[in-house]
Amino acid sequence: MWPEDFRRVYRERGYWTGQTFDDLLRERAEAHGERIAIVDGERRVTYAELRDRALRLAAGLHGIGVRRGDRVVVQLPNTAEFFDVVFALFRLGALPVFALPAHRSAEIGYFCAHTEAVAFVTTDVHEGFDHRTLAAAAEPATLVVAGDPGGHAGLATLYGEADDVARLPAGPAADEVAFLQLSGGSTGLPKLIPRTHDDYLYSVRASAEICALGPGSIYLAALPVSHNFTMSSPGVLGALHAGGRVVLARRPDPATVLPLIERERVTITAVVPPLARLWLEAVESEPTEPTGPTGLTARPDLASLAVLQVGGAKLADTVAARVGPVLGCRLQQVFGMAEGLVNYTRLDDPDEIVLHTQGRPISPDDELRIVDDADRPVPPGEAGHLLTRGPYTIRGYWRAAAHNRTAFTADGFYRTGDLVRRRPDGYLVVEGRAKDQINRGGEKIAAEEVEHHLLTHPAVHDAAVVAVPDAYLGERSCAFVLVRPGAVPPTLPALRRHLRERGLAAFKIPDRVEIVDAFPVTGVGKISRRELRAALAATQKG
Ligand code: AMP
Ligand code: DBH
Repeated sequence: MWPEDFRRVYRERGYWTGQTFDDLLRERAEAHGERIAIVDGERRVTYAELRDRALRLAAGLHGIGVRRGDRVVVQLPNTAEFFDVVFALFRLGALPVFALPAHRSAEIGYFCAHTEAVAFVTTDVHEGFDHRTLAAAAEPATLVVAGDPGGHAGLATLYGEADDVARLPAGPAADEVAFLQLSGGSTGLPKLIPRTHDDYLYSVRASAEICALGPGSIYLAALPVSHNFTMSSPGVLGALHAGGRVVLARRPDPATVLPLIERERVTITAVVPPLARLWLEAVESEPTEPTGPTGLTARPDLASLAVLQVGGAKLADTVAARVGPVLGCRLQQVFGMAEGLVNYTRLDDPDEIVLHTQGRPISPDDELRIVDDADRPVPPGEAGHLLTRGPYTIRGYWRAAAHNRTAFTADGFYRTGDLVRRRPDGYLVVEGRAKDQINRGGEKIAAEEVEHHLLTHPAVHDAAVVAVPDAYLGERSCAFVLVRPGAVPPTLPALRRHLRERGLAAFKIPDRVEIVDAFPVTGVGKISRRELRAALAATQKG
């Protein structure tokens, strides 16, 4: 948490206002309760209804023992219930832990155990996976299921009555932790990111302003709502803050999303680079046949779309250049992290900036340092490690004292692990990454986490997971495996099955396996991932 002198400054400068998420929703419901807040398929939820549902659910959750400060792992797809649940927890001061729909028993089990969660709220079946089967992983947390509960506690039965709401205890203060967001991480287990009402709402308000959101804005959530980008940059919370409307897409494919943009007159949405390409290709292919290869029946009318935000991974210049001409909207590049710092190109920036940079920070009080391996500032304009501190960047991960000593500097700067260059105009260009992470089209994979799971295979003596450049996803993952003496080298399908059976999210399962006799090592004897990546690049060229 921030030292007292920083807290004072952040308050004095008006960043931290003392507003909680519950205050925000109450104020919006009082000001314009009849307006539509959320569109989920055929369902339309007004601000007043959302507030009412959240309060009644808060009462119900309180009834099953959820208290201020408790953690509740939430794994819901893009549905209206997601908002009921998180605003209910915000009202109680209980902390949602934002799992992604792609997470499986390995991740859910860890989140529940590490946070000592009192409940795990999930869905019935999504994208062919029965989330109720995660009950065992969630033990001893109470499983609450949205949709068909199948013998577990049903979310729908938990909404209380007005008298229950009246008896609710006081909610949290704005400087308390509001929720735990996930880090893509680079070490063994995913890290949890504690964000307060004060700091997060500042980033939401400022992001909404940068993105010119207002009551007429209609934000389409195509990526998972629980992801930091979709939630806050400016995301669904930015749209609600502005008194606008959130439209939920269950899936981000062009056949789902493009007709939704047309039908709901969406004005802004956010994607990762591979999705941007997929949407561009779908629109460019201009289908004339009913249900062409993309599943579209006609070229959708995207005239309402003013802004397409792209972030989560580096956007290629060639793709950036196609967004405006093909989709007829403004591109905005977003370089952010759940730990805090978010950079945007501004809507009125010239094309040169929008097409070739990853933006500049939200806040005048975002402090950035670009340094060499010894933490010395690099000469202006040169690439170096990005360190940052500011009014909405955490000072430490949740219950991770040992890791925090290396992930943050002594004076509280977060080591992003990104290599960036700052141009004379203050805009950042992401040049690469120094952390052991694979960025698979915006989905982050911590090499060490996957290696740990690979090591549990009986034939694996040692393993190193690295990124392989990929034309479509930017990067895919490759596992280098050293086979135990005398063991039969495992095949890619066998290793993938092993990891799936261990309950690892699908996006973390290596795309490729290379069996090696020895690992290249660095001067101090660590496995040299750099040399492994170079070896892969050489085989790809050959
Ligand atoms: P996380 O810490 O898991 O929230 O992931 C944030 C990381 O995603 C950043 O530190 C970057 O490595 C990467 N990232 C996000 N946006 C961009 C972008 N626009 N360009 C390049 N990398 C990005
Ligand atoms: O990748 C990210 O984590 C990210 C990207 C864009 C993010 O957290 C954000 C914007 O807020």
